[in-house]
Amino acid sequence: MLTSLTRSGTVELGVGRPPWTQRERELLRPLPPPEEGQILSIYGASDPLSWTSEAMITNMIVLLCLSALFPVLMGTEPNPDCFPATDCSDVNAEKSGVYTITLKDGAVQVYCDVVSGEQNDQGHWTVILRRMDGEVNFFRPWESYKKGFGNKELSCIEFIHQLTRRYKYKLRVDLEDFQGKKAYALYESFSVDSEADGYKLHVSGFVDGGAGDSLSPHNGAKFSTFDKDQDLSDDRNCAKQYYLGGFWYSACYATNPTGLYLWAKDHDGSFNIGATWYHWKKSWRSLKSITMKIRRVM
Ligand SMILES: [Ca+2]
Repeated sequence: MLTSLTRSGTVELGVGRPPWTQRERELLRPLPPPEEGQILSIYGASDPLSWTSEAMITNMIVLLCLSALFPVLMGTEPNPDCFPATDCSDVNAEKSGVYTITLKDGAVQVYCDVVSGEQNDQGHWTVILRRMDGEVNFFRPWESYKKGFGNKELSCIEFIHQLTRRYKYKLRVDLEDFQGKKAYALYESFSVDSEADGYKLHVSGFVDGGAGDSLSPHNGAKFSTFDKDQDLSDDRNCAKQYYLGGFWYSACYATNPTGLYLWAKDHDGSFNIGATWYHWKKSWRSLKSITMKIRRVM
């Protein structure tokens, strides 16, 4: 669990670091200002030569972490170097694949897309949604989306919130149709609010990679599932009645990556229920793949 110190000096638990031990909690308590001539007393002894090797190592670790947390006390972001991996940027991955990420409630596997190429491509991307085939059922209740399912296909919404509340991210959406044509849309800023705020979506800074912009119409929408209607349609439950997924439905959608997976031969785009991105071809026809991935902005 990632820990940061607030301005008031209390300990706040988040994501990205193993649970603090009682020993660490005691050591992370705000210290009273040392009295003159007693600076060394904060290390437990006035004579450094009397330290045990265990105490020295523990104190060195705590001091390193406290030094990394200093920017937090000053109102800036913490130094991630002090913490375990939080997204694919921290995973020492040389190739794309499934890697383990440390979460608030344990560990989870996510798909890391390692890309070299143009400016809008290169880097270590954390895949948050990967619609590649019809193997995984996305018509799921709120708790499934909150906690995640399918590992490689969807990151839990809470994880996305925890990442994007702490760091700045860009989002890239890659599309492919059943003829093998590809396009993408890039958003320079992407974040998701807390569950208390309905996991509200924030996207901005659209860059067209040929796909057009089907996500900005969802900006400001809360996340909805069939059992939690938070969409912007007063007379409909978008997830339940029509579109059979979980998404930031407005009233109701311009893209629906969690809609039914429909093979091209089975779908002519007339029912608006597939995994779609309307503005690519001004069509509701279901696509072969839709991948949403995020990358930390350094
Ligand atoms: Ca509604």
